[in-house]
Amino acid sequence: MSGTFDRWFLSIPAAFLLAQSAAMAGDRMMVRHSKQSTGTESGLGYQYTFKVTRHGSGDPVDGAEFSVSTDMPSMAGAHHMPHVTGEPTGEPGTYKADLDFDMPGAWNLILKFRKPNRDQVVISDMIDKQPGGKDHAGHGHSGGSMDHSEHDMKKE
Ligand SMILES: [Cu+2]
Repeated sequence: MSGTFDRWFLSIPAAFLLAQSAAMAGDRMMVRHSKQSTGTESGLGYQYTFKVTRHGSGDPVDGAEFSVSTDMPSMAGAHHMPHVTGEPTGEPGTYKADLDFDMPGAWNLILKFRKPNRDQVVISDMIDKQPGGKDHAGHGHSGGSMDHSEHDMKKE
């Protein structure tokens, strides 16, 4: 097993990581995220959990409305997965969204907030094909969620 996969495997369950938004000072939102495999046939389906807080106060942001779209930074414009909507989970400032990627690798998740204020948060994440998915590459690890150290800042 490669060291890279070992590192991912050992990090389960992934900690929530921070992504910073770049909206107006004071209104900036931060999004921590984790994900779990949803066992889709593709092996690339994940349910994300997003915890949205105010950058300054750390207060959870309830009543947020946002869409989640996707892009592969290495293949800009090559993928056209439909965007999904963040759904409140009932926990403070916590939302979930299901995505079924059409290719493993490095992806960006673009969270576009309409409420409580306009903002955009871009999360970089590594998508791995789960064992049992069709045509899976025979990876020996079986993590449903993984750690990653990247986060990114972008402004619409
Ligand atoms: Cu691609």
